[in-house]
Amino acid sequence: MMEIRPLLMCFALCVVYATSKPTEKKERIHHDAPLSSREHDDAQGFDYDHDAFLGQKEAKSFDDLSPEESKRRLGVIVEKIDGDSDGFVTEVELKAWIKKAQKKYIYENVDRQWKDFDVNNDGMISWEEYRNVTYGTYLDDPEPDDGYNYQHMMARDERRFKMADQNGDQIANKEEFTAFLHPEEYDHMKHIVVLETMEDIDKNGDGFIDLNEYIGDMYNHEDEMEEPDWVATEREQFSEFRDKNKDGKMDREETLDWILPSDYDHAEAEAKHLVYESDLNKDGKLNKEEILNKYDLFVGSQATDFGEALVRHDEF
Ligand SMILES: *[C@@H]1O[C@H](CO)[C@@H](O)[C@H](O)[C@H]1NC(C)=O
Ligand SMILES: [Ca+2]
Ligand SMILES: [Ca+2]
Repeated sequence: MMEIRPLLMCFALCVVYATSKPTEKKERIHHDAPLSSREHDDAQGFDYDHDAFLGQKEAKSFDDLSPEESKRRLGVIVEKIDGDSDGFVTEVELKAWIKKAQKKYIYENVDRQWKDFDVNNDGMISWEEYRNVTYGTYLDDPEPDDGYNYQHMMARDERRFKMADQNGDQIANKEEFTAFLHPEEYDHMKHIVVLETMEDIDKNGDGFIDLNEYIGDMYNHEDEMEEPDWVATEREQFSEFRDKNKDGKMDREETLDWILPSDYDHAEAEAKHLVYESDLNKDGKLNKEEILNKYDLFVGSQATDFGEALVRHDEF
């Protein structure tokens, strides 16, 4: 049996936010991971596009390749992106691919944890496996005296597991387990992220977050201390922006807008951009030839220095 406590505590406490000192603000908002640390300016080069298309680590590995080798590898990638193998890469497929590159660090995190939970090594994680590994000690001794409500935490995990388990067989594959561990990354999990957040904050259990609950969640008031300025600002934020229908409390919709703001979707914008720049015959989708034609936009190679990229850019 593995050491249970640190793991459990991390799932309970660190997944959504890190706990903090009384005067520091607790953050509930989830933002998109950036596609690249570089500026997106195609006049200066395609580094941003390369990072977005391949992920930053992978993008680097193309930098020393000959154009021929870059194109060869890109050809292999194109076949992977073309999920339904109809010979075309659509904007939707491209967006899914870019999202995947964006999520690479999350997948790596899931990979690291995978073997701890896949007890029977069959490449899947059943709810029972997860439960045994995470709550085994509790299940052996259901009345531990350490202040944690394991029954409650387990029920909450099971509910989230079922939500992530899209085909309902109580067994998670890689993608489903990723959705379980990182629900904020998945559209079909947004509902559960909102629900869990509301349950945490809604102390009087009326199904809404009122102003006191909202402030109480981010700020632990201590009598001898004066309220920091940001708390006053948050009170205004609540009334002006969070409580959109002005009934004095936040419902699910309003909570969703708060913790999972539908920011500008970088992956979608980049997919549109790549299609626009490469779609020679203007049919709205890309075939392999069109992509390989613009290989320097998608991946790097030795020849793709600033000047050359511009020259090639002007030919179209
Ligand atoms: C979970 O633990 C119970 C009790 O120890 C055991 O009977 C069961 O086989 C375990 N399930 C899995 C999938 O490991
Ligand atoms: Ca409430
Ligand atoms: Ca409201």
